[in-house]
Amino acid sequence: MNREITDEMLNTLREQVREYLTEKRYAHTLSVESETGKLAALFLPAEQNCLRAAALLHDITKRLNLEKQLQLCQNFGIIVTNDETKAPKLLHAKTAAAVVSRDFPQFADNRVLSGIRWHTTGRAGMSLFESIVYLADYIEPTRTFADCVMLRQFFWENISLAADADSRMEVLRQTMVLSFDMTIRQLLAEGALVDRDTIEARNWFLSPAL
Ligand code: DGI
Ligand code: FE
Ligand code: FE
Repeated sequence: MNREITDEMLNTLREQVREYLTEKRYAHTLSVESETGKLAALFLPAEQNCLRAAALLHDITKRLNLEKQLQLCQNFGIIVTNDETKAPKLLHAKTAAAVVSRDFPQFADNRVLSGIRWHTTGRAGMSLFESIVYLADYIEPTRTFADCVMLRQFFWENISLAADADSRMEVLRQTMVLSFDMTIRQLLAEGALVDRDTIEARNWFLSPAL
């Protein structure tokens, strides 16, 4: 269901999510929210509040340990893949979407839920809405990791040169490819498992028409 999300609802939500997050993650969450505001102005102005809600809720299960994540998955009937038990960080995107449906039903909008669900890996054919949540999470200004700084610069420099909507979409596409390249490269360097959705997302942005 698509739900109307008002400024007042966002003001309340901003206080409510605080107790789900560590202090550091709360600062990150607020920063993702304002970043989605900026990206919404460029790409999806009509869905700004919906994007802000997804941003405020995207990491609400991040602080739970593996045991609690798995318990939530069991309670909600979420299927845990073999990859996810080897890369438990991936679980918080799935469990957050489920916890939103339980604890914040007024925000259980399809767009909000899928934005949260796909914010970590991305996916082939991901929507503009999902891409904005994913990118805002990557380039929000409190992130200091070299790849994040690089991606933030790449996006904002190129977007400032883009004269029309088509060029802005092309900058977004290139930025998404670069983000997956950097994430995959980092995971390879760590010897970590690369989730199938991450690879499929990269390939799709390389040639989205296919
Ligand atoms: O929750 P955040 O830290 O704000 O950001 P996030 O949800 O994008 O999570 C980032 C983490 O997820 C980072 O440690 C890299 C990891 N990640 C992203 N894609 C994959 C992945 N980890 C594995 N193992 N495989 C992936 O495909
Ligand atoms: Fe996350
Ligand atoms: Fe995040």
